Amino acid sequence: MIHHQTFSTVLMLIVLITLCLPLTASAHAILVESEPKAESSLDRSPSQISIWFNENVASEFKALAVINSAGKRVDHNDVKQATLDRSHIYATMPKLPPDTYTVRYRVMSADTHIVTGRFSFTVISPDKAELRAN
Ligand SMILES: [Cu+2]
Repeated sequence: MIHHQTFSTVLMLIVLITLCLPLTASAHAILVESEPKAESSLDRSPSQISIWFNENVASEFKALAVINSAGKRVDHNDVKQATLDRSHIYATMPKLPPDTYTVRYRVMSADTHIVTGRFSFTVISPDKAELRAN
């Protein structure tokens, strides 16, 4: 009976930690939408790359880079966060020649965890786009 109080406290802590873990794990921001869409083919160069998360992300530590197939960065390095929709970040693009591009992103979730990811899109030449349509 000496340690009854300690035992109750430890038990309470275990219950609290068990209840909290799933909540913490599910609080990461998740990419839910992009423009252009992941793995899409475009017949013209996109003027902007936009991505959306399932929750608002922090204004600090956000990054978005577009890399061509030779590994060269081609975006304007001007990532911004939308003023009204804090789950939306975007960067503007120069005119891109036909190639497959990789978008790499990094944001900080509301729970302060850093989330990174990547997806690709392809710009096909207008000639090829016309051929595909026929
Ligand atoms: Cu997290």
